[in-house]
Amino acid sequence: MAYSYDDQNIFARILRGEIPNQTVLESEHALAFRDIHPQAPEHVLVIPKGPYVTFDHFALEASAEEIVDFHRLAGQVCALMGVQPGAGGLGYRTISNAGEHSAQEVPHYHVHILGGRPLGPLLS
Ligand code: DGP
Repeated sequence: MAYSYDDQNIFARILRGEIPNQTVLESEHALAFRDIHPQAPEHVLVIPKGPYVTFDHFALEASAEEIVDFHRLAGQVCALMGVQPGAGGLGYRTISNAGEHSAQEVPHYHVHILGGRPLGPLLS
């Protein structure tokens, strides 16, 4: 599957510094920032800096270094939020929308991390 990446998407523009963001953490290959329309008291988006459109695109085509760096940063966001169940927190949810059927709005791979309130069952 060949993906074409739209470098005018809003997260590409955030990465280029053309649009401001509330950065939470940053690493060599990833950026974490607050969602502009938070759905929970804590709602952070984690994005790779490379031009990937979806989870599968990233998982199949990013380097091992990018993949590790991205997940390490996402884990650090959870720690910063204080939501880790293994460390006394009350938990969180990760979501990544991909494509039309999941209503992906921004065509740059991102993981939502939501926490700070009971989130209920995902599937109902
Ligand atoms: P998704 O449907 O998974 O593609 O969600 C995209 C999310 O991106 C949505 O929760 C709102 C957020 N978002 C859209 N534009 C901006 C922006 O300019 N800044 C920030 N921080 N978040 C944005």
